[in-house]
Amino acid sequence: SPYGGKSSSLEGRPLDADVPLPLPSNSTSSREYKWSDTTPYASKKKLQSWFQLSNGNWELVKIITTSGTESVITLSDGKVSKVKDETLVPANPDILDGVDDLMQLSYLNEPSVLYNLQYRYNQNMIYTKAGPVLVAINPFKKVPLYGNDYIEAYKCKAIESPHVYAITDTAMREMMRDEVNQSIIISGESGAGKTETAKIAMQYLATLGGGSGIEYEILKTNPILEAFGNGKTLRNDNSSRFGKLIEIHFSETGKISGANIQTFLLEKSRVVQCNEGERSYHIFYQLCAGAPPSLREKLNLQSVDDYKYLNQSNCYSITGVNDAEEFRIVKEALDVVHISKEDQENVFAMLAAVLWLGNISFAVVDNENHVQAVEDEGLLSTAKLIGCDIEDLKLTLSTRKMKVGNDNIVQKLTLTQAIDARDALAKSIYACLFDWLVEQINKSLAVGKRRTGRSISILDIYGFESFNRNSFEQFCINYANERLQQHFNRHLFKLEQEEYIQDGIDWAKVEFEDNQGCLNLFEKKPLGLLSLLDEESTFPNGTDLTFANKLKQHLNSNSCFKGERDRAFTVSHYAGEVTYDTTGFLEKNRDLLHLDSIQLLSSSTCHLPQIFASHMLTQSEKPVVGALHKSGGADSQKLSVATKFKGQLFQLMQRLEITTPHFIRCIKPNNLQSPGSYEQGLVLQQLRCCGVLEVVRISKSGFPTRMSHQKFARRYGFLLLENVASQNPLSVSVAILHQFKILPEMYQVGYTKLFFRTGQIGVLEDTRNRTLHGILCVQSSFRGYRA
Ligand code: AD9
Ligand code: MG
Repeated sequence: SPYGGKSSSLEGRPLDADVPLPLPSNSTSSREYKWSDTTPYASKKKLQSWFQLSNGNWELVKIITTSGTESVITLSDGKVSKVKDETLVPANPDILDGVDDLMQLSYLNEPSVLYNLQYRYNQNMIYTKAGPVLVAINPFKKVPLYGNDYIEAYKCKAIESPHVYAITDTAMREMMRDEVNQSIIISGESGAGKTETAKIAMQYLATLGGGSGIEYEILKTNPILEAFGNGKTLRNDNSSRFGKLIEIHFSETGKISGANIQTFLLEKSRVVQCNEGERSYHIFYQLCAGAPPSLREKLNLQSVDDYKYLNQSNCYSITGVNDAEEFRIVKEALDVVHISKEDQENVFAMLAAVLWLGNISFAVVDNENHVQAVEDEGLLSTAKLIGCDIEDLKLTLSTRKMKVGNDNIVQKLTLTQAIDARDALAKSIYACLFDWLVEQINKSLAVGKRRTGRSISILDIYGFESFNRNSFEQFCINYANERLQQHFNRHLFKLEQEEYIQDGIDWAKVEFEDNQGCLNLFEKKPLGLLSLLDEESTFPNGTDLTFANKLKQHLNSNSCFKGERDRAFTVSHYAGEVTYDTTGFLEKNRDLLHLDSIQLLSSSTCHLPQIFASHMLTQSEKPVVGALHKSGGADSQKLSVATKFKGQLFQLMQRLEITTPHFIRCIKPNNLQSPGSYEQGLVLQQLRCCGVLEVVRISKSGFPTRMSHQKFARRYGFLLLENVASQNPLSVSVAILHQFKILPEMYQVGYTKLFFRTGQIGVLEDTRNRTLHGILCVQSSFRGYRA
């Protein structure tokens, strides 16, 4: 096995007496004590230690002598140095190198964790447990850990090393055993490996739950959604620009019966604009590279650099990716999810329409700077592809119908307004196309039967983002991450401790970083970021600047908020401070498409534009929860983007609340997307952000396994030598604990439940399985005898 790391058997092994287990103290805050090990550092002389170099990296040093407050150390290059004791951090004994669960580390400090992860990473052991959480470090290369042999090995538990397969297997087992829905929540920065991890989990589920053929369809949704929803960014050549929750349903026998996909907040702006060195959505390049001649002719397809929307960023290809080949794969996948050839062609026509829209130019027609769309190839091709009248298209892009009092008037547009109208149309068509595709996929994967307690949801959502310039997209993404972080916190810290306290067991409380304050900053009504944004978006005279000023006026007393110069403001997120530039906030939040454009689409002779138009109209007819838009002459009423997103998030949280969560934290070891480079600082910052280290500490000092007395008595009672049928579950439980000589420090007896330290229940389960297996063998041989 490539997993050469120390196995879990180390756990419970008596360690060197010099290396006491650090326990949490309840007197210091989590941030403080997290890394300052309060362990008495008695026999330093024998120990190795971590010493922080000037570049911030940690180096393993040997302590030669120590005198009160100072020690003499040897560095790895042989140099001898005298340093203050507080610059040294204890290192773990060599036998703990590369343990597969950070919980097994005796010294749980930052350098030790970093070193352990790096030690494993260097040997392609990219997965490590941090208590209940799986940490996955992106290898940026093919690692030999996947495929059927591995799946088989994890399925029959021949390998126990941490792996996405293992955590997925646990989810599957718990789902079947408890009939409780499960979720696998994957988080991490852009490029950390979330999407790959989600696919690996899906692959495992498809193999275990396969048989009906639907698993094949489920896997084929990946290339489709990636083609339409991913693009090359500076951080990741295949960056997901939407969030995704896929809920996979299972039958009573554990076979996949269907699935459902929900997507969140596609980054629409990428369709019309992207940064130098980035690309728009993959599908555009795939279409241009891979369309066969007949299709090219029908859509009047040119090469990528002929399209303004694609050529502005000076980036057309991705190293190692063949767009034409990808196009073939996507078409095949579309077949698999039952999208007809005809619909596929309609989809491609919409893509071409978007591209041609970008090429439409405008000419000034009067001395008031009003413009009109030029009747060029762009305009003609767009009209043909959308299936609308050329004159109608021209008018839609150059004028706006407005109602003033009882009169209908027509306003001519300036160049900026016309470009905005054109781009808004392109973005809407693309976003509708994306939603439509997801809808078709869901129809094909439809679960059919009512919801059961047997589903596994996999969440692959954009991680926390902090750039030099952060806009509305980062604002929404980071808000989502605050919500998810709270779910993580609640689950792993709060619920854990509340449960201990409720059940009356002895537990020194461990503090954790609560992010409720930041969530309040976003969600409070009427004076929270989202409410104020919506309010300002409804004001005809509201601008990004008035919005920023309003924030400063109302929120300055909030400790998570800081007003900045001009239009900027800073939020203290759980993962760090982010400064947002409000430029474009109001417009992106309103996300208006003028009624003229919707009418243009509904006048189309083609199938998809009509569907899109009716979608847009029904959306605008919905009761307005957030903002009422009367500005800019548009008379459509619809939910603001932020409000809609908040609603989606709440729904998501509700869905997740009723599942047993399994967390995977993806870590990006370097910013170069290259294998073999492990930047300690970068890794550390991500570990801190996602609270992995607190989790380890809690789990290590806590009792992660628990079972009600009833369940425990029922599950293991038959193993008892004496007859206990008449006794209450609590006494039975205690009798079992005694008979199996479980050490008193390994469990706690609560009012309603038993709490165990990690690994203890495994011993009992083994005995139970052995005994049951024995019984089954006897039974089957008995049956054989009768036959
Ligand atoms: V983003 O927030 O969508 O921008 P992700 O989803 O976190 O991001 P992604 O899964 O796309 O990152 O991974 C980025 C790249 O890392 C992939 O394209 C692979 O080249 C590479 N990667 C990630 N995980 C693995 C892996 N387990 N094995 C090999 C991997 N390569
Ligand atoms: Mg992704």
